[in-house]
Amino acid sequence: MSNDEFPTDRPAVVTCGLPYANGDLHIGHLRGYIGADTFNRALGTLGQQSAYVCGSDMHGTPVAVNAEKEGIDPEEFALRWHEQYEETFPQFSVDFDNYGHTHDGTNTETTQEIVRTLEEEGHIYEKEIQVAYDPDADQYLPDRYVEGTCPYCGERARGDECDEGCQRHLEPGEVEDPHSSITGNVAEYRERAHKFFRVSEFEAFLTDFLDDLEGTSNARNQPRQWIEEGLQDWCITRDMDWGIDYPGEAADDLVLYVWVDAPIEYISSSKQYTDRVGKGEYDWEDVWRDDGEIVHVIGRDIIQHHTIFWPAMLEGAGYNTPRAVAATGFITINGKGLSTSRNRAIWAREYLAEGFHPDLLRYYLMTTGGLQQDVDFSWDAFQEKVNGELVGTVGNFLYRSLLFAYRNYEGTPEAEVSAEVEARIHDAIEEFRESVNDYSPRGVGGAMTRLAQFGNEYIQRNEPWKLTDEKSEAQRDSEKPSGDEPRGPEQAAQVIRDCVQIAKAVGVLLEPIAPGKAQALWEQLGEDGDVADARLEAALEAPPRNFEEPGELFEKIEDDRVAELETKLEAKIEAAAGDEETESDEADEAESDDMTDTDDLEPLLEDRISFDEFQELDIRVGRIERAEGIEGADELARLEVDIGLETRQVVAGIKQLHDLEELPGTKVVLLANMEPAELFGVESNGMVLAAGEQADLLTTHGDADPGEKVR
Ligand code: B3M
Ligand code: ZN
Repeated sequence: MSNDEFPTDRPAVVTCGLPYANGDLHIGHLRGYIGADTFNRALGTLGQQSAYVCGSDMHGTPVAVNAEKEGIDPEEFALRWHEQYEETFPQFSVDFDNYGHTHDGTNTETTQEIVRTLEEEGHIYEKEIQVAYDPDADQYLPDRYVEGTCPYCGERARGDECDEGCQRHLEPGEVEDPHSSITGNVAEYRERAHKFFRVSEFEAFLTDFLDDLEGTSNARNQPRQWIEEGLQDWCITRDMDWGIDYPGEAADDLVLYVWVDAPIEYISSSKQYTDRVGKGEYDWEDVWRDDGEIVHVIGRDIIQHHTIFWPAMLEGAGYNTPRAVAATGFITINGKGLSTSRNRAIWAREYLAEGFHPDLLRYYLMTTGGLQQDVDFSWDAFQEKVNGELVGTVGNFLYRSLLFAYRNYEGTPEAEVSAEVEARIHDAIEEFRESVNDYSPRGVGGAMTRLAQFGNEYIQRNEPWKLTDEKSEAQRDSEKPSGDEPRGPEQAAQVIRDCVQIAKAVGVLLEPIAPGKAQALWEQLGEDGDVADARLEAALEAPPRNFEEPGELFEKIEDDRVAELETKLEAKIEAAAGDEETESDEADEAESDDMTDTDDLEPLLEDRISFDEFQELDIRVGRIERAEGIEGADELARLEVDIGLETRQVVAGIKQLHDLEELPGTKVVLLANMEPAELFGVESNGMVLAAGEQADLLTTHGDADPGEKVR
């Protein structure tokens, strides 16, 4: 791997955490798969050779426990879900180059080969350990078969993961107060011999690895802390039937822990892709054995597996190691943790059944927050995003310019693109390229939306409708600003030529996030072929001379539709609350966000203030320009906030609560006439408003510009 800027001359692989084949896909899953898909498509736009591979995670207790509940064989159960995922992903334009599963021949073989190599290289040893056992169920209790308390943070935890608390991986025997999840019995312990991977030996390697690792900052910082606390060796076998057998005779009653064979599917899936297209087109060995670029997109609950165990395994077995791990935040629904058991979720199939285009959700999920932030979904916010940005900015620009072009010129007018517009498109291309290199799908989307916004301003400013030949020369002369060139049909053609070029550039930049809509735009422009094959350079190449009458690309979502969707969502959550037989929660739920009990809320103030008193507060919309920690202050950050009329320096107690790198560009609400104060020697000139203990920053959801007053 390298840290060279993308595109490099080595092939890349983009992966996304494998979905456990144990239940329906929801918006929380989709965020990751769409994120990785967007990144992979954007790499393609840059001209980087890349493949996007994934597969279903078939093994382990997440599958076994659920199959057992349905009384069916885990293989049959997992295959059923696998087939459903294979159908669902393409419906969201999640375009895997290969989608396999961990139980297939390729992965079984690759896994056993890697484990054998690790053993040969002396990285594996056997040790007697105490394993939880349920005498009534007469079985061992690996992983999700046991529940208890996390020894690190005290939250309720599963046998192998602190899924509701600190997200740490837990080793067998570590969970405190263990109970069987089958019978509720207190677990007994029995001594068993298990295999261990010497992770502790990789400390120096991992420290260096993290120094070079790209992606999101949480994927570097959390593991650094774990390394500081001391690495433990990792138990890689389980007392189960379902899984990949530990290779060799001696241990034939053990299967490999699911977290051994699951990431190996990234390699296996790449191999299958090479088998299909041939080494000439894509060689998995260049990527995994040599020095290709490996990029993992994952949920933030599985950072440890991808930044400690996995790179150590790869290194130990002589493979290439990841260049980047980008860990996404969770999805909340109407401000509360997504919960499958409470049906507080938007299911993939449910979204499609509502008849919305997948690209709307793709755009919402990719541009609402930075990759590592939690993103809230509500139908309200979805409507605002779609109506404001996709309909109001992007769709509006495209439709008005292309319709004008069609009506007056039957397509692209014969004129040169102006220097101003060419420079602006260059800037957008640069912003796109930087965003890909920053692993920021939000930046990718922003580059496109801001260009469309410029397009709107440009057409508005130049008013081509006043320049076509319907008007008399005298009329135009009387309107033209003095000192300017004469303005007439030629200038109109020029302006529209510019707009058509901006539209084409928007198409190229839109494709990674909204491939279906971008293709429709491509066709409106009379372009042949697939916009997905277009490179960044195409944004500056002339579109075909003629095109047909364009249609509107995006459609407004009406208020009554949103009200209906919100009611439906509330009703299904209520129905689930009434249903006693709720299912167990999923690993990727942000349940802890849902803990705000009304008892914890401060009581409402009795004293009322007048409107005039409220008017004394000068509250403005701002945009964070810079954010950095203040040295020596654990909690304080120095922000530079653009409030339209000026830029304010503000000190805020958010250093620990937000990823400062992600903040620039975020709109905030700022109390501008707060008395200045000095904190740690830094002047604070205003106050950024935030809610709750996590300092949830207040923002605006429409297009209010910095400086606008909050009333
Ligand atoms: N199957 C799902 C999860 O824990 C798990 C990911 C495997 S990635 C190699 O999010
Ligand atoms: Zn914990």
